[in-house]
Formats: sequence, C-alpha cells, structure tokens
Amino acid sequence: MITLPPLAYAYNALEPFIDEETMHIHHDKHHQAYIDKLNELFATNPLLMETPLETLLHTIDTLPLDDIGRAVLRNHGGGHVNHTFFWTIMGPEKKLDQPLISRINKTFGSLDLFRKQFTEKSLAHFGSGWMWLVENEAHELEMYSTKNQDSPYLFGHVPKIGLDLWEHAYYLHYQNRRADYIRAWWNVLTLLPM
Ligand code: MN3
Repeated sequence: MITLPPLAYAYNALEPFIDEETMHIHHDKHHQAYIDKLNELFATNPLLMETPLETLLHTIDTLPLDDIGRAVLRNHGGGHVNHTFFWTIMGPEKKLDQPLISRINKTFGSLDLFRKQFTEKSLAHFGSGWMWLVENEAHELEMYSTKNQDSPYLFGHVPKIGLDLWEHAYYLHYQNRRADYIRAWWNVLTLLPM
C-alpha cells in the first residue's frame, strides 16, 4: 500500500505564485487519486510491490500484466512518482542545487537560455502532460515533454526538474494563462535562482 506523502511546507507556502486551494486539490485529491488506482493494481498484483516503482515503469513491457493493468501502472504509477517528485522541487525558499546549475550552464550555455528553452517547450506542449529536464542513459542532461502522466523512468531517465502542465496544476488561479503559470513557477522551483 502506498500512502500520500505529506508536503514538506504549508499549502499556502507557494503563494502568490501557486495558491493554497490549488495546492489542496492538486495534492489531496489529484495525487491521492493516482495512489488509490495504483493501490487497486497492487491489491490484485501484490508481487509488483516488491520492486521499486521506478524500476516497474522502466520494465513495464516485460511485466506480467494485461493491457488494462499496464495502462494503470503507466498512468497512475507515473502520476504518483511524477507528483511525489514535483512537490519536492518546489518550496517557499530557494535551496540552490549548485552541481545541477553547473551542469545546466555547461549543457545549455546559461541558466537564462535554459529557462527560455524549457519555457518555450512547455508552451509548445499540446494538452495534458509534463515538461522535464532529465539525465539520460549517457548521463547527459536532456529536455523534453511527455503526454499524460508518462514518466521519464519509462525510458530509464532520471528526472532533475519537472513541471506539471495539466490544467489542474494552474486553472483555478491562472485559467487559460499557461504562460503566466510557467513564468510564476520559476519562483517556487527551489533548485535554480529566479
Ligand atoms: Mn498534477
């Protein structure tokens, strides 16, 4: 059984950039719903619980699941790992990740260039999904978006930065203004300076 990991900060700690009501619904309702579906899958396939979720996602095609079970793992297992990660890279205070900052500078030229490219790709993503900075199998930084709740672990990649592009992440406060949400989000991403 998986339980919802609590936030390490108050629900209103990300205001004014992300509002308290959005955080409550996003964390307590949306993330909980992914966990509930995943727990239903685990209840009927208890052996899955012996393997870390990241590994299950990476080996999803080899697991003894039917198509429905595989879709539950991909969507709801992905939803759980994606959100668990997302909460930890946000907060009310910056906790700069200097090694990551150095790697971003080296790969993308500068933090500003990285932010520009990440923002542009986020805006270009159509529909629900996530924008990612990952470390790939070659241990290089790479940037891409995924649909739905597809996790970088599906490809054996490790997420370094992730941005939830689902409307549920911003609609209450920003409505259709995804660009405003993305611009504001850099303020609460703790790993990089604004
Ligand atoms: Mn979400």
